[in-house]
Order: sequence, then structure tokens, then C-alpha cells
Amino acid sequence: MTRGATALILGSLLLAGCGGDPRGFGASGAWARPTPAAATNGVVYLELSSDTRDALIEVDVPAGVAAHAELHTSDAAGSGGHEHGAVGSDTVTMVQVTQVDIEAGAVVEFRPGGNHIMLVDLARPLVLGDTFPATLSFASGRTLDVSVTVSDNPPG
Ligand SMILES: [Cu+2]
Repeated sequence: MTRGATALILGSLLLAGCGGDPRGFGASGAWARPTPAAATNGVVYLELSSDTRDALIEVDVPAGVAAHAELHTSDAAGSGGHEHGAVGSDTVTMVQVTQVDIEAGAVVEFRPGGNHIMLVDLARPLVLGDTFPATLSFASGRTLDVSVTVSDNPPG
């Protein structure tokens, strides 16, 4: 093996180790908090990445899970939003958004206190350990099917 090849391999390992490799188009780590019996809304979190600039514009879940799903984010201005009291210990003001942008090669995290997918009019409570499918639609026309796990904490 030549010195040049060795340097190339080392360089690749370093990139991977630092997470410097641009991530491809995908979704990972989808989870939802369990909901109390009386709750009408649920919240889904995940990580999105895209090789090109894109935007998440719609989320669909089966009717057996919820009537529909909305994209929400935290409302820094604190006005015009709704409050989530049942989904966590804290009450946070949130607003609905029409899309969540993803820069090329970037990762966008949906997590408590920030972006989230809101399940509206749950058909039944989300029970710890359950899984359900969701389809993510993007501005580019691409879609992703993910499996959401009901959990108290993010996976991993
Ligand atoms: Cu919300």
C-alpha cells in the first residue's frame, strides 16, 4: 500500500469519526411519547437529513392512529401559539408551520422543546412499546416511510 492510499483511508476514517460526512436523504430515530388515556394529541420526534436542500411539508399517519398530523415548532415570540401541557412535564407554547427546511447535507432534529410532529385527534392512546407507521412528504416530491416507536426517551 502506498503512503498516499494510507493517508486517504485515514482521512476517510477521520471524517466518519467526526460526523463530517454529509448525510444522505433519510429519517431516523422516530419516537413518540406515551399519552394519558384522556389525551387527544400526541407528539412525534425524529431526525431528518437530506443530500440536497429540501423541506418536510406533510406527515401522514393511519386513521387508526390519529385524524391527522401537523408540523409544529416552538414559538419564540410566545404569541399566537397553542400550549402543550399533556405531552411533557413543561408547558411550552408551539405554533403550526407549513414546512420545516433542511439544508443540503444537514441534519434537522425534531426534539422536545423544538420542532415536532403533532398527532391531532388520537384514535387511541399511544402505549409504551407500540409502533406505528408515518409517511413523510417533502417539497422535492420525495417521500419517506418511517416506523415510530412509543417510548419515554429518544432511541439510542
Ligand atoms: Cu404542537
